Amino acid sequence: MATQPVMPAAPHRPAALEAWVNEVRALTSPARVHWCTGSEEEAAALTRELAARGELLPLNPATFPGSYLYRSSPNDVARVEHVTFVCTRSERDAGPNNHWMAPELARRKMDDLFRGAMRGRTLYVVPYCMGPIDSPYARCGVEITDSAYVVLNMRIMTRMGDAALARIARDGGFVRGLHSTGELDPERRFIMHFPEELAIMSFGSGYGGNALLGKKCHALRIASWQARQEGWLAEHMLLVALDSPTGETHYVAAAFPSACGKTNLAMLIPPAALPGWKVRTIGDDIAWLHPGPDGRLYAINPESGYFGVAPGTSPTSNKNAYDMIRHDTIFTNVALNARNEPWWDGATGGPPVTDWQGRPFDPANGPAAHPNARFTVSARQNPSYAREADAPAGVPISAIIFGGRRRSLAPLVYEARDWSHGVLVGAGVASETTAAATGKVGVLRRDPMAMKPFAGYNFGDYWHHWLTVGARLTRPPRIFHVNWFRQDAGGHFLWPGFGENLRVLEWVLGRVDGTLGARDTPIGFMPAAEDLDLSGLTLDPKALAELLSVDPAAWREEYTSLARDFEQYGDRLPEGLKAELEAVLARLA
Ligand code: GTP
Ligand code: SPV
Ligand code: MN
Repeated sequence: MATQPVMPAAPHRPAALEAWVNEVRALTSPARVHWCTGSEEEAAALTRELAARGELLPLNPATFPGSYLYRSSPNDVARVEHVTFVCTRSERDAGPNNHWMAPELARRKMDDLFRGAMRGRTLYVVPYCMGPIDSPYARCGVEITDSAYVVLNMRIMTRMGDAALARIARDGGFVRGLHSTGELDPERRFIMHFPEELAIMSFGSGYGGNALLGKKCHALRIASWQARQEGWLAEHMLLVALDSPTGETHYVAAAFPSACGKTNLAMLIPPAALPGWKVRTIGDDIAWLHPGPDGRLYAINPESGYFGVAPGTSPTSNKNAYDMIRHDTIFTNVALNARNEPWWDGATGGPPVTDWQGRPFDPANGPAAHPNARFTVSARQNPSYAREADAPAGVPISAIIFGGRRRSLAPLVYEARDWSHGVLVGAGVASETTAAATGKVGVLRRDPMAMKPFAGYNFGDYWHHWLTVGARLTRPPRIFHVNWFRQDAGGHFLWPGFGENLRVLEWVLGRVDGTLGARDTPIGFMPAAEDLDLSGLTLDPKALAELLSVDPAAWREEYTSLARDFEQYGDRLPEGLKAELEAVLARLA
C-alpha cells in the first residue's frame, strides 16, 4: 500500500516576526498576506499568476524552456545611487561616500510613502538566508514585498522559504527589509538603510539591486556594517576555485565594479593553449570573508543564484553562462527575436524584432536590449558550479584581486607589496561608470574596493577595518590589481580578455606559490613579458609593452589626486593608509 507523503510542518513563526508583519500590514493595508514557503508549487503558481497578468512573457518553450521575459518600467532599469541613503544617527558614520538622512526623518518619509501602498495587492513575507543554511557565517533576513517578480527572483538568488524561517526561529535576529514597487514614480523612489536597526526600506522601484533586498542592501550595505562590528568583511567580490594542471586548488576573490567582469571571470573557460586548468564558480558578485582559526581568510558566497548582465554574453565570451541561461531563467529587459527568443548583443539566433520596451525594433530608438538587461538564474544551472559553494566553513583565500575599467593608466596586472599596501591599491580603484546604475556611462570615478555604491559606512572607518582584519591574519591573501579594459588610441581593447584572463590568474597563483617572477616598480610588482604564459596568443608586441608599462609621471598625478580625494575623510582616514600613500609617492619621485 502506498504511504501518504508526510508534509513537513510549517516552521514556527517567531513572535518578533509576526509582530513586524502585523505592523507593516496595518501601515500598508494589503488585500492579503502570503508567507512564502519557497516550494516549487508556490513558484509555479506565482509564475502562472504573473503570466496571466502579462507581466511575465513565456519565451520559446522549445529553445528556452521554463524561461520568461520581464519588462521593467522604462524609468526603472538600474540601481539609483542618488536616492540611496545610509541613515545612521551620526552623519559622519555614513561618511562622505554615502548619501545620508537622519533616521527619524527617513523613517517618517518612508512611512508616509508606505501608508496604504499595498491596497489591493498581496503582501508577501519572504524569509531568506544569505549563505549555506547551516553555515555559522550565514545571516538571515525577511523581505516584505508587494512584487511577485521580486519573490521569484529572491527564490533564485537566496535560500528562501521554510528552511530560512526555521533558521530565523533558531537565530532570533533577522534583517528587516520592507519593499513596495509603489507607483514606480522616480520622484517617489528611495532606498533607505538603517544599519543601527538592521533595517532596509525601499520604495518605488522593482528593479534588481533596488528591490531584491537580500543582495546589495542586505549582503553589502547592512552586512558591511555588521562585519565591522564583528571582525569580518562583506565585499563586492566574485569567488572562484582554480584547479591547476598539477592538481592543486587555490581560491581567489576578485572585486570589480558593477558590469566590469565579475560574472565572466567567475565562469571563465580556460583557453586551449592552457590545458589542465579548471575554473569553478563559487560566487559571481558578493563574498563574506572571515579570519579563520588558522590565520587564513575564509570566504562564503551569501547568494545562491546570479543576477547577471545579459549583453555581451555569447558562446565565445562566456559559454558557461550562455548554456546556463537556456532554461528556467528570468530575463529582464532583453529584446526578442522572431522566434520569441531573448536577444542581446552577443546572443545567437535571429536578429531582434521587438525591443526591450516591447516596441517593434527600430535602431532610431536606441539599442534593442537595454545595456543593463539581466538574467536571473540558479547557480545550480552553472556548468562550472563549485561544490564548495555549499561548504559551511567557506574556502581559504589565496589571493584578492581588485580591478577597474580603465582605458588608460592601469596596467594589465600588478601585485601589492603586502596587505596594507594592498589596502591602498584597493582604496585607489577607479573605474568608468556603466549602465548598472543610472547616470552617465563611461565617466571615470573613484570606486574603492568596487564598494563605492555599497559600503554601509564611512570609507575612512572601512579602510581602517581592512587594515585591522589584515593584522589578524598570519597567512593573509596576496593582493593584486588588474585591468582588462585598457584601450589603444583607436578605442580597441589591448587585451583579449575573457578566457585569456586565465594567463593573468596563472601569474597571480605563481606569485602566491613563489614560482613566478616579477619586477619591482613604484606601484608594485609586475610581470615581465616572459613571466606570463602567452603561448598560442597573438598579441601585438607594442600592445603587450603598453599593457605592462608604468608611466611614473601619470602615476604621480594619480596618487596626488587620490591624496586629495582622501582629504574628505579627515581624521577617519587611517594613518596606515596615509603612510602607504606617502611611500608610493616617494617611490614615484
Ligand atoms: P555586476 O553584475 O553589475 O556586478 O557585473 P559584473 O562585474 O559581474 O560584470 P560582467 O561579468 O557581467 O561583465 C559586464 C560586461 O563586461 C559584459 O558586457 C561583459 O561581456 C564585459 N566583460 C567581462 N569581462 C571582460 C573582459 O575580460 N574583457 C572585455 N573587453 N569585456 C569584458
Ligand atoms: C551591480 O550593479 O553591481 C549588480 C546588479 O550586481 S544589482 O543587483 O542591480 O546591484
Ligand atoms: Mn554587482
